[in-house]
Amino acid sequence: MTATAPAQQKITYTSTNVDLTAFHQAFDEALAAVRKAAGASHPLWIDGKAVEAPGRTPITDVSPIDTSLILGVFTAAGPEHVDLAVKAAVRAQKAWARLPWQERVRILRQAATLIRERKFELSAIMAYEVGKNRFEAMGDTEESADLIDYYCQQVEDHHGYIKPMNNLTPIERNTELLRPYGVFACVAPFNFPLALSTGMSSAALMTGNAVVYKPAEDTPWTGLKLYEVYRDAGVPAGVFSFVTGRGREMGDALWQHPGVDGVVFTGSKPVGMRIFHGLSEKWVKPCLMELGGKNAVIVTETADLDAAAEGCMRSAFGLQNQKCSATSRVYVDRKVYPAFVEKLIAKTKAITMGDVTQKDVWFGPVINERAVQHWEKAVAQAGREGKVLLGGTRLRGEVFDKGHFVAPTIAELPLESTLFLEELFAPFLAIAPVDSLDQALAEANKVEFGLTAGFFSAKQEEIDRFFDEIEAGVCYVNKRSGATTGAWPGAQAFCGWKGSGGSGKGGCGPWYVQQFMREQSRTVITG
Ligand code: UN1
Repeated sequence: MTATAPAQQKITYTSTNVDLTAFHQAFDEALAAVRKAAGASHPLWIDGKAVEAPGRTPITDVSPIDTSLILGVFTAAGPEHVDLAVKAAVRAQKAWARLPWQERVRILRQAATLIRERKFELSAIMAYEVGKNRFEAMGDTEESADLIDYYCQQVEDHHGYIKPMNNLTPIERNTELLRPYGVFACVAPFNFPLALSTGMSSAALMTGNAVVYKPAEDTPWTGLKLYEVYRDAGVPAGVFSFVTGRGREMGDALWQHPGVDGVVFTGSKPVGMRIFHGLSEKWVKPCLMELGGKNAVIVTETADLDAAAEGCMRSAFGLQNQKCSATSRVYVDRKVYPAFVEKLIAKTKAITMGDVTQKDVWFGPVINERAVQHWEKAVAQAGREGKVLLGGTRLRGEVFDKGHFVAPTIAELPLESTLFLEELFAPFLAIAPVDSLDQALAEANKVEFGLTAGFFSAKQEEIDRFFDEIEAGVCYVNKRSGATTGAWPGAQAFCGWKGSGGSGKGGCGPWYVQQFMREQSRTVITG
């Protein structure tokens, strides 16, 4: 935190104990401005031009906090608009790829600067559009800017991925290059509508690809703001188009378009697998995917139980569990189980819930009514199979009746329950006692996902075993500020194993950017 410009201090998902007076004041002003701007109609932005789709029912973007608050009305694209956008991308990509890589990096760094300049507006929009608390919203914005800078740094550190090679004879000059594939379809989820959209698209752009971008149906306004950032930073028309629409109607038309050379997707495993299986026909196309999780935490006998309970509470209920990184299952050594559960329940009871745009509210709504129903089904199953220890009801009352609010829920379940296996993306935490570390690791690894994992223990040999044996790409030990959440560009790569990811190299990490390029070997005989 800086004393000189406190409103400008960087907030991450794990920030605690910072002086936030100026931050809250600036946030309040941004919320008021966003409310004033809400309700407008927005076109698609294709090839730098506004495009309408008069024949199609537009998407009404409402806040999950208060569904009577209409944030905007967004054009629903059809296959014909996708076709326009992809064709524009194919045309524009050639010149974009021919620019020196330093020029693309300069433009992208400018985009990062604009995100930082607009960070209160962007965060206030996300607070309303997703139902994020102020810290989660600002973390999302700051992560977006840092993602761009980190990826730019990667390109610079690798000299634009141009590498002189050895000679076999004195008369040859050999060079190895990574070059863009062409056009990427970028399909983003609602939960981190800025960071995930920015991370995926900026990596594609800076490596010389053009991007046709589809934001999630629930968060088109944040997506539009990203379009404006790129446009204002100097990304040329056609290189990045903004196309809002409904999943099946338009999303499928996008990734199935023959002009699309690759897909970068973050979202559910079923949709991701469908794209993966359908994408490659004539040849193999790159399909970079991050597909969710069912992330486990293991609490051993030697754990600091207060840290473990705090870390689990924060990662299970932050953003209402709607993070791929969220904690959804906890396996606790039977000897410390009662003490851990007591602490976990006390900490969860202390959560402030409600209109999450307010500065003291931490826990907000789930994204839509479908999410509520999904959660209700899980709670009913938990009631049949085990014991709901806390929560389990839809929240009712003045503030809650306006939106999609459900209580943070903790359920003790038999280890065989499918609630330990399936991703819910709702505030529901399954817990159970276990008899040994062997059993805990076996249970943790038995799901088809493998994104994040958390571990609480004071014993080095146990920690080593956890790292060696856990089947997950993002692993944390003794992390009180969030047992399984909070990965940050350049600090933790966000790499999903098994059903959680496609390529074995994660966003935020050092080996991500290369995946948007293919290799070309160049030999010139000079003699
Ligand atoms: C996600 O959860 O979908 O690690 C994205 C975290 C954040 C969010 C990751 N960087 O918790």
